[in-house]
Parts: sequence; C-alpha cells; structure tokens
Amino acid sequence: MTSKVEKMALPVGVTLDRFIKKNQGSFQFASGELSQLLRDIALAGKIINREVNKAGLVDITGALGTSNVQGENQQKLDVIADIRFIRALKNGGEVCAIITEEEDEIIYTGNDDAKYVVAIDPLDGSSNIDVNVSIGTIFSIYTRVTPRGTRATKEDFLQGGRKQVAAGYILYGSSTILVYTTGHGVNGFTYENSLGEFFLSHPNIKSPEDGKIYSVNEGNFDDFYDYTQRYIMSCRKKRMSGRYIGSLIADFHRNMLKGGIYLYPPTPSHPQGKLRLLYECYPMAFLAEQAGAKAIDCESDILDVTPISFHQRNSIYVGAPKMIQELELFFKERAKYIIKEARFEKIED
Ligand code: P6P
Repeated sequence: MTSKVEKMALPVGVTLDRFIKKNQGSFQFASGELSQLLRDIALAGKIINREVNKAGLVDITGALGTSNVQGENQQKLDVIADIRFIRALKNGGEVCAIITEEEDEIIYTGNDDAKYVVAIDPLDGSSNIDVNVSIGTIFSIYTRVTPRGTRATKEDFLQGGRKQVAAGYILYGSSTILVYTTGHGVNGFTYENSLGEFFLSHPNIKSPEDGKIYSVNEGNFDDFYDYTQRYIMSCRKKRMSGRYIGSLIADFHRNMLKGGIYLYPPTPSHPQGKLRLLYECYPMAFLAEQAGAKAIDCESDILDVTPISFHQRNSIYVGAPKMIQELELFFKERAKYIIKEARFEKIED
C-alpha cells in the first residue's frame, strides 16, 4: 500500500540519459560515442522544441524567401533547425559529417576522427508550422566506412538502409516525443518542459498487426497507378478512417501506435515518389521494422532500396503488416505504365 507521503514523492521515471546508459551494453562495440551522439540530438531537439513552441510569438514563422536544394521554399524554422542540429553535432564531437535536407552537399564538422555520419531532415512538415500542426525532426545514423582521421565521403552516406546503426524522430506535437531505435526495439521519450528532460513514456513500441487508418493525399488520387487507386478504394469500402496530417512524422507516429498505413505513391510531379530515401524513408523503415511493421515500395523493402544520391526520392508504403500484405496483392496485378504528359498511360505488355 503506497503511503500518503510516498504518493507525494512518486518516482519521475527513467530519463533518456539513464535509458541510453543502461542499454549501451546491448549495442555492439559500445564505447559511449553513440550514446553521446543520441544525447547531442536530444539536446538540439530540446532547443528546437523551445523555438517551435514560441513560433507564433516571435518572428520565426513563415517563409524565408529562399529555397533549399530541392527547390522548395524554406521556412525560417527550417533554417534555424538546420543550424541548431549542425551546431549540436559539430560541438558534440561524435559526428564527422552530415547530410541534411537543407544543404546540397556534405557538411563537414571538422571532427574527422569521429566514428559516425548522420543524415537528417531537421524539420519535416515545416509548411505546417504557421498553422500549429505537428512537425518533426528525422535522423539516421551510420558508422563511417572510410578511415577515421580522413574526410568522410559519399560512400559513408550511401551504405544502404540496413547499415543504419540508429534512427529516430522528434515529434513536436501536443507533447514533444523522441522515438528512436538502435536495432534493439523502439522506445519513446516524452519531454517534460519544467525539468528539461525526456522521460521514457513508450517502452518497446510494437505496431498493431492490422489497422483501420489509411494516410494518403487523396488530392493526388487521379494521378496514382490504377493498382494504388484500387487499394485506396478497398480501404474506403471497408469504411476505414482517412487520416492525413501532411506531416510524415505525425502520420507515421499515429499509425505506429494505433495501427495504420501511410502511402506516398509516385505522381507525375514526383515519378520516383516525393519523400527522400536517406533521411525520411530509410529511418522510418528501420523504425517500422523494429516495431514489427513493414515499409516497402512496389519493388522491395525500403531498407533494400539502393541509394545512389544524397537527396534521391522514393515512394513509400509503411505500416501494419496485414495492411501492407493486402496492398502487395494489388501490386502483383500491376501492369507496366509510363508517365506521359503528366498522365499514366498503359503500354501493351
Ligand atoms: P503532400 C512534408 O513536406 C512531407 O515531406 C511529409 O512530411 C508529408 O507527409 C508530405 O511531404 C506531404 O506531401 O504532397 O501530400 O503535401
């Protein structure tokens, strides 16, 4: 029976720091660098959290009037987040080089002796900032393959999804949660503002086997391959719930907890798919598989897609295993299509 006094002094829970230290041993060749790197990312996340939360009050919302390597309008917070994460990873000392959505080429940190490289989307979904919709940071970590003491090269970043040593995201939503994996399951940590700490809130996340939520931009429906259209129509027929926030992390996080599927198929404007392989699809796929879910494009598992360039895009279908299996039945019927004048026209087999 908990005494009255004990009720007043309930334990606050496991901090991210303590969790990382406690589980460091389960990570092969653990020598503390990855633990420190995860702490550096968490620190930058705390700073971005503070800036996201006051975005409406200070002049950091809205577009900057510049565009990133993708030719997309940069929001002020995109660039602030980019600066913050690059600085945190530089100062932390565990990362020798970074690929970020906001920069075309490799960012060298000067820590050429460091063991890790990081691919990061500093603030995904940033067009939602001005309307108070959840946004997120997505990160993917590799052990470098080039010799320590030398400058990292593209080979360090183009190792393939299954070579990731850790991946995760920070979701700045109704609360701020950091979710990551090092290949030993998925754990979520909710930020306690008054203490400035992340506390373990979602231990050992497992995605439900099936789900009743599908997430897709139905505005593109008429441009999808017919097999994708047929899958979406089957979701509607089953009276599933259509939920699409327009922020990958928010849709992914809800689907992982409640069961669902997120689809970003090819469209005429993005024939390879819109999402970036290195810092969106790969980390989401690593987390999904670790949580018992699946992530594919219509050819293979996302983690087996061959990386060719830093900012290459890919289609992605990620979520509950049973929903992905159902989608794959529709893929099997697909005919060969080509994109012609922004429409798909069937060619004879
Ligand atoms: P659309 C945000 O720009 C993003 O990269 C993901 O976060 C989101 O799921 C998707 O693009 C939204 O794209 O074309 O549906 O607006």
